Amino acid sequence: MHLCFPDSFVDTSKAFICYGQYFTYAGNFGLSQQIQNSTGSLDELGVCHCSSVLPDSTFPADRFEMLEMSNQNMTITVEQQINKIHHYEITLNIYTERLANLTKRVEVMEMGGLSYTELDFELVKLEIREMEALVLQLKSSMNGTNVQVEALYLEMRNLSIMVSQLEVYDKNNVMVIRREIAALKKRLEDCEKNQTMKPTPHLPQMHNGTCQHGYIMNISKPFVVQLNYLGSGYMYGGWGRDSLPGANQDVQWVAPSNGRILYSYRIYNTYNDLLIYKYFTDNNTGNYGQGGGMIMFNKTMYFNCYESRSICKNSQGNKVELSVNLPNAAYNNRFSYSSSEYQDIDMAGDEEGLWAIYSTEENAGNFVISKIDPKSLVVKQTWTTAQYKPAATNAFMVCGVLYVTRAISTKQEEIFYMYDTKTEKEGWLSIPLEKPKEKVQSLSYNPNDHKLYMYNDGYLVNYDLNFKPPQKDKPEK
Ligand SMILES: [Ca+2]
Repeated sequence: MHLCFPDSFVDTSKAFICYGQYFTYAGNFGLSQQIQNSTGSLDELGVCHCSSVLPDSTFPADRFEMLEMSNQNMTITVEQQINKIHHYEITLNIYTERLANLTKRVEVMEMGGLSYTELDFELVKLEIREMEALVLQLKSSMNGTNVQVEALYLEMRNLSIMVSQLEVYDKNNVMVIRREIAALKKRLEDCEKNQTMKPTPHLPQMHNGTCQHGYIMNISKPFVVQLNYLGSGYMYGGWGRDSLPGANQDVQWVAPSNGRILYSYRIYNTYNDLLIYKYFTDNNTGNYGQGGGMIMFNKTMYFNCYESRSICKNSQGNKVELSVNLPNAAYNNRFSYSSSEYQDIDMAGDEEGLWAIYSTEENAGNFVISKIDPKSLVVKQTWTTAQYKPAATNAFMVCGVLYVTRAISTKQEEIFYMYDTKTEKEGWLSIPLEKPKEKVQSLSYNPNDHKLYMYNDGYLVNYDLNFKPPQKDKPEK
């Protein structure tokens, strides 16, 4: 180790000597620093390498003061955050308690401890919705994620889904029925209050099952019987009584469907059994039916066979007894009705027998009517009309007259077209028909009680028909 005074070895680009003192350039700043207590060593080339200790700078009091202030501020913030967390903890405890209470109630519901009628799903759902909103508020106010709040939110979502599912899986649809029926009753009451219809003039006695009367004059208010036995998910289908004149009128048939295919139908032996959904016989259609155009005629169901232009018949034996081609009939949703799909072939029964209402390519999608032999399913006679079938919502036959409906609004239909097979004349009319729900899925006539049977978005509805006296029996032009 040497003490260096490297006069002759100085690299002038890096250092210089001034008044006997040695200076170096400090980095890129172009400034020089005085070296004190330099010690050094000479290498083999005689170059002096020095190490030095720079003098201590002054104590940075101002920076320390700033640090102290920052620390103070941070302490206040931390205290505020701690207070917030305490508050959240209290709120969370309240929510957790409420959630536990709700979970318990849902568990009781799942175990079947209470009957569905005792529960108010709406109330439970409302509570969950309120709590969800509060947790969402909590989440947004916390500026970031919090595992506990996230978990609570997830649990609440699951609970909400579970309650919705419980409501859906409630087989009897008690709550749905109650709500829907309450709404329907309210609407019907309103309709009754606003009723300004003129009283029906006195009409001569008309014998059911005969045609000693004129065309349809008007239609009663709808009578909502019930929701179909499979529930509100079964929006499509048909229902009614046996349309053969003189048939047993205690028997009620209901054929719900959740789409294109008709799998089965149910027979009740009395109207009361229908009302309480008890004492019934379920029947398979055999090779399946298509659309909602089925009808019961002489204890036998007649319907469009699945994916074909044939008519099928089934006498409650769980199999198709006979299926016969309906010549040229369009099928597979080619010319169905505007409010129901796959009802290309609509079966009907009236005082004069069994009918098929359909359309063909030859008749450009307009209504075609055929009289059908109920035993052989053979076509006896055919009539063609000039009314486009897909423009209509449904159709039915009364005393050999085709009546066609269309929608006026979500609450009203009208019979707007008729075709008399006896006179082969058509007519246009406007007979209003109120409907509790928006879409008419099927409409058929029973000559035994002069009623129309409508399957209305899952609801079974019927109407009384009033007819004109025989002397006014002329199609309206
Ligand atoms: Ca019909």
